[in-house]
Amino acid sequence: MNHFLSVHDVTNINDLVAAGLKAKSDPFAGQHLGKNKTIGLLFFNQSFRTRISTQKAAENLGLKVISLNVGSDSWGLEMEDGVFMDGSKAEHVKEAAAVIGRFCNIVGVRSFAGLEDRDSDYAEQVFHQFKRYAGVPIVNLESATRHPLQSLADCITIAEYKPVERPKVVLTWLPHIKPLPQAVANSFAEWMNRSDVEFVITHPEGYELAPQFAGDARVVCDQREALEGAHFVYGKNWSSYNRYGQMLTDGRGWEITEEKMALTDNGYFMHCLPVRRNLKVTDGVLDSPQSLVIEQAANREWSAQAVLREILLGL
Ligand code: AN0
Ligand code: CP
Repeated sequence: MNHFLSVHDVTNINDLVAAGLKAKSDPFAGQHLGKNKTIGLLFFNQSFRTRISTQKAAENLGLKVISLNVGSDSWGLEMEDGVFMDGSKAEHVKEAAAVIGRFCNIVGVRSFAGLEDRDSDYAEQVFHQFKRYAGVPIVNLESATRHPLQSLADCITIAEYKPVERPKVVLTWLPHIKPLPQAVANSFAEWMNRSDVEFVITHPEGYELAPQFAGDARVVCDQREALEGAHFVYGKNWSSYNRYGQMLTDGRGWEITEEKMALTDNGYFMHCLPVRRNLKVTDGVLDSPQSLVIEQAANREWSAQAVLREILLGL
């Protein structure tokens, strides 16, 4: 593996899930792989799990880690080519990416969707620029349209907990107080569509995911109908793709409750975190034995380790 930007960079999801589970059972087996090598982690946005888990995974592999908040720890970065730089951005990505590429063997980048210009967000400009100018493998720590390290951790979690060979997995939209990116939902759909599961998406009208991410997934508008018989309920809020970045409803009635979980087949609840308790999902569900949210977060270490290991093997 060279870059890890999406599921399209993965040859075989099951092999990568197996590599994650192997890392979980024997975390330091690959210590030699990262010896005398460095990974740089650049955050254009806040993070808790991604920063900690990626750093842990890198250290398990013997890598040194440099982590920076772009714009506060470093200069603000201009992404557009050919601009007259008299604005607030002091440095161009052309230089910044090239410089970090000299110091680091791998670079991870987190840069969320701006949610204003759909074409620009879906063109993934930040990642293209880093790919173009860093000259080293780039790892997606959540981009405008995807969060593949999260999706891989989700696949690992489903593999660990599935009660049947081909489980029913339901991605359900949840309420939120402000517009959020589609990245986590897009990415989860993209990985589920390539996994051996019965995959169903449910959301209020107007929250259809982009066709390239929804793929052939079955969309059921009635949330309760969608939840019937589910083995995994994956909750996430996202803003509208068609009316880009907008919140179309207050979402009341879409939260996950104990009563809704009772419609499932003793189903597990999943969420990438952070989650706003009781707005999106009740305390009762989050605090029940059926909630996998902490296991999912813990598996972020193993998804990052599986990916970094593959990249290191290719260096
Ligand atoms: C972010 C999002 O929805 O993309 C990060 C999730 C991992 N969530 C929030 O900003 C709450
Ligand atoms: N799930 C996830 O990526 O969490 P952070 O935004 O805290 O990194």
